[in-house]
Amino acid sequence: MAKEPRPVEALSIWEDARAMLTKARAEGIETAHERLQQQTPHCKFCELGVSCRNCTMGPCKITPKAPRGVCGADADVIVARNFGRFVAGGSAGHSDHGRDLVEVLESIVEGSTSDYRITDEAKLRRIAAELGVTVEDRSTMDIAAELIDIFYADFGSRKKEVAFLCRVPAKRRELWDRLGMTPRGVDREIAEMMHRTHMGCDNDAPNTLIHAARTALADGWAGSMIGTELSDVIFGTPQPSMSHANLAAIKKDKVNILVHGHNPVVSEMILAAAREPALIAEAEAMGAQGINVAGLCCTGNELLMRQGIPMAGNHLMTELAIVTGAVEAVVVDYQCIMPSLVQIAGCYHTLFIDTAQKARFTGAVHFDIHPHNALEQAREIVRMAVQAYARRDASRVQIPGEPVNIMTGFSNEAVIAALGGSLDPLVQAIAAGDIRGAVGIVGCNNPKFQQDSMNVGLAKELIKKDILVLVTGCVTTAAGKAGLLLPEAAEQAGPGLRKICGALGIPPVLHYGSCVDNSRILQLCAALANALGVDISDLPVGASSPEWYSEKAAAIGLYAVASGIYTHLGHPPHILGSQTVTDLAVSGLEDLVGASFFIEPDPVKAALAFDLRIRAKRKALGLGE
Ligand code: BF8
Ligand code: SF4
Repeated sequence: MAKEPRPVEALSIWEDARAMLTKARAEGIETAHERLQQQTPHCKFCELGVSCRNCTMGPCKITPKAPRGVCGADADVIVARNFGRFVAGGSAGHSDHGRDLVEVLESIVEGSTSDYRITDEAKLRRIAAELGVTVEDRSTMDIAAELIDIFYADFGSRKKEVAFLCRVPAKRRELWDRLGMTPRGVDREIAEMMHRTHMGCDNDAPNTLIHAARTALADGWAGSMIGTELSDVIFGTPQPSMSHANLAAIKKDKVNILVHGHNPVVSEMILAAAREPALIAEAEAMGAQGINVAGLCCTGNELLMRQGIPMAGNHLMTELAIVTGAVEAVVVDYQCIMPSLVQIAGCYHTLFIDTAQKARFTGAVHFDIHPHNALEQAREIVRMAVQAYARRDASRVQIPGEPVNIMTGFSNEAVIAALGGSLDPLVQAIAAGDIRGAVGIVGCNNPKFQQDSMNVGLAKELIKKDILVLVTGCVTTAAGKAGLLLPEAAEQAGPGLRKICGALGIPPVLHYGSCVDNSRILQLCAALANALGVDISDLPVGASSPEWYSEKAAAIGLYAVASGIYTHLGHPPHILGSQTVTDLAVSGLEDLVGASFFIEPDPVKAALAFDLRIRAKRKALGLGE
């Protein structure tokens, strides 16, 4: 028997989401919330992580009566292997994204594209110098060519460590060396994780988890960091600017194109095409007031940070955005794109367009986009969207709410510029206790939570305690819709943070970018630790992914912990079937790497835990309250 649908108020804290969930139900359109109901109760063995399909002597599942799989693996081994592969999936996603940017830079250097160019030459030179490349008396292209080699080598297996480890405090590097956690190459660590978790290899859970941490560190300090840094080089380093967020980013009278996925390589070209006068004229000839490009998820974050395009929504808004009936095209690259979008688009005039050979969707219109043809293909896509406008059914259009303004664009470069050229004022504000500490709130939505209740709840609690919050990924839209990405939100902060925000004209919650841009937060923590002459684990900082769902979020959480950052999760990964693995995650890692995970579904309690941690770290550094 079908389950009673849950009230829309229970599914999301947002009016725009609730309005579209109501409309979807009236129109017979199914969303992730209904599918979650169909999928629950979940398989307990999978939930606990104690089922294994790694060979055909199985599948096996661990029960009190059958405590070992056919091969003899126990719950600890199976849970650790499953979690290791889960993290490897996340590291692969971020890192393959990073590699795509190396390839674009290579196309620029080779001259096989004129659609992309090096926008921030100074940053390219700065990174090169940091990595030991000679920059004096050399052309930018020459330097770029050498950087490309360094980054490709970071993916391979011929190095002892990835290049950006030069940013990591010496104490942390020594620790990683001692533990066998130093990431040597992105592809190498991922491949080794697949090898270790083959039947009959790494059958010692803690040892598997050490390698999981190494695989995650390869993501944070290489794959993602390369992705962030080269995106800045190619598309420009973000600077503070204003934009807006929520479904009202979709405009009633315009041709609406939503860009969704992660990599700015395609979405930047869609935006460039949509700004061309000839295509705008075509839209006007169709009776539209122009072309509007709005963002979803992380590719939205990328374009928001650099180009100020509005953000239509985060993960659980992606289906609902189409339900407005006013979207001509959803253009996707890869990751976090629910395949259900194809079906929902099919209920309207909406075109669903995929653009990457490695992320194709049955039923989508496919464009094969490469650096040499990107802009030309983007023009074709925008033209198709313009033509789709004529097929829009005005009687089915409903765009809820009013847009909420947001401030975006906080790269480390922008923050340092705002501070007058160095991190010293930030160090002083932390030392004085005006800013007691900082927490990065990152990651996703998950229909298991009331959408954004945790994301927003935690941010509000932390700023009250004079803890600066940095947001990335899908928490960005949550914080934005709650009005927290505005300087005025400092009124909700504690007195110290309010004072600093007032003096600098910044919000108490800073938008730091997409999920690969968590590497900006890593870099900031390393720079702060280096400035103070301590390890990252000594800093009064934390990380949180309250409503996380993805393999990538697990990789981020693990590289944060392995880097020394105390990390909160709103719910646990599928590891609870092993006491050994669970104990290691929530306490044992503290002894090894000076940080651990903590699981807490209540945002008020999570904020209290951060408060205690920050208090202790401040005390250990000799800083008062
Ligand atoms: O990489 S926050 S739902 S969109 S995984 Fe996905 Fe999670 Fe959103 Fe970006 Ni990150
Ligand atoms: Fe079963 Fe072992 Fe094969 Fe896993 S690897 S399916 S536990 S026999």
